[in-house]
Amino acid sequence: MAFSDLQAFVAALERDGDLARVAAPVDPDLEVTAIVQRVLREHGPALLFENPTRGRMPLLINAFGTQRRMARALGVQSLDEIGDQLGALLRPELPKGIGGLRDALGKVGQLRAVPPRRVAAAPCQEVVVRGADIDLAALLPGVKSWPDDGGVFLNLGLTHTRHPETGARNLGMYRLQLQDERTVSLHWQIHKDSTSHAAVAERRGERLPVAIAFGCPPAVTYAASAPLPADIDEYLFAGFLQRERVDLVDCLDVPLQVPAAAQVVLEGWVEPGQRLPEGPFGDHTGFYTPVEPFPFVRVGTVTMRTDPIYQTIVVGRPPQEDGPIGKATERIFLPLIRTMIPEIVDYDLPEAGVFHNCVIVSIDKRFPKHAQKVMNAIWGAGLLSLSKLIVVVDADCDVHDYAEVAWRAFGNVDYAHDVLHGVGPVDHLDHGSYEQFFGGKLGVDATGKLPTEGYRRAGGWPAQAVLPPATVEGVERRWREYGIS
Ligand SMILES: [Mn+2]
Repeated sequence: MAFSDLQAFVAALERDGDLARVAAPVDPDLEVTAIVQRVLREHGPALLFENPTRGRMPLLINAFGTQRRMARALGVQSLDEIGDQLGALLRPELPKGIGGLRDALGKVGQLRAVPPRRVAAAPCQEVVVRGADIDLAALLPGVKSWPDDGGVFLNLGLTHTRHPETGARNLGMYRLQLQDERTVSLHWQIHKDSTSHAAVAERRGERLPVAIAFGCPPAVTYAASAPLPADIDEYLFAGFLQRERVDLVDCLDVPLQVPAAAQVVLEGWVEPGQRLPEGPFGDHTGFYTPVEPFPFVRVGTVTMRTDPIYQTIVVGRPPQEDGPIGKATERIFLPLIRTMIPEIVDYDLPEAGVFHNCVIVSIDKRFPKHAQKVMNAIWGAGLLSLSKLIVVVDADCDVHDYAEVAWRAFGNVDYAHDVLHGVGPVDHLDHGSYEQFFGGKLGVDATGKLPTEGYRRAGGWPAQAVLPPATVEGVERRWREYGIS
């Protein structure tokens, strides 16, 4: 079920008729973006550009660009399957709070015996380039996505670090700008795990080893993007997802491990206190983010396969390829969120809300101001805490049906009573907040209201006007009899 490497995934997509090879030379500056925009909007195939005009390897993009392909990447028919499996593992004893979530994920690891496995030899080290022989601009078909981007960005790289004191590893996906032939900026946003590793290294006055892997097995690439709690090992999670241990190999020149099946690996060091201007970059909000100083890695060693494929992604105004990736996270994390906030029935992060601008959540409402309790819980839960707008609806509302959600959110609200307004942390990339990193939050309680929370109108909250199911079924039966449909 698991794909042993990116080549196996590409072959599977090709067998499915879900991959298009592009032999024509295509410029990674803007042209790749233009083609991907068009194909993605038509729910078209993954694209393998065999002759990009930059770099010495083919460029794979839009590989995760539909929910069907994202499910395929994770070896399931539908993304809900993974959440259901995780939910089944967690159900016997519902843990409470963040600590409980950690325990629960730890249990998943024990139950499935999916820790990574260390191997001695690896395809990703078939070719080794060191020092002055390294020229990343010539080697990699890095993409310049948008006209005012500050340069070429190496999107979809898997960044490996270790906590300098505890040794705990982190795998994350961060924006990577190519600064020169051997230097890569690390867009370590304020809320991310690698950022805290770098902060500890700086406090100790030490340099931090970094390894960046491109083109890993798809479950590993997905796991790098997932918003796991800081002390959950992404490789344990990837092993659970692909139902097989991930093979890791020791890097040649830094004390880290990377997936043996990776296509290309950059090894290097981040010097304490050093920064370079990074950006601008047209990010997944659809807007350019400004130039800011960020740490960078000086690459000392490049290892790769003899036949590498460079997998990347373009982000920008939705819809984009990160939409299906985000949808996978939404589905997979539902049972985990329910361990912390059990009254949640379902939730939806609309792609147009770029994951942190809007959460729609349905709840099994049982007591006065229950919706407000859930809003506050979401604003306290991991990276969901960055959510700006929360719309709470009753359990019988399909949160994925935006027309139904709008009908309830527009109609079920008395704005003198049903909105909760506060201030809290917002995403590093948020441009709407008047200050960087924090801003206003709004919760909209679109549930039916109880007399006990102050709704005292005669007859109470009105019932929805709906037909009895027997009438609907009877009409449909006769409809079929007369052959009208
Ligand atoms: Mn992490």
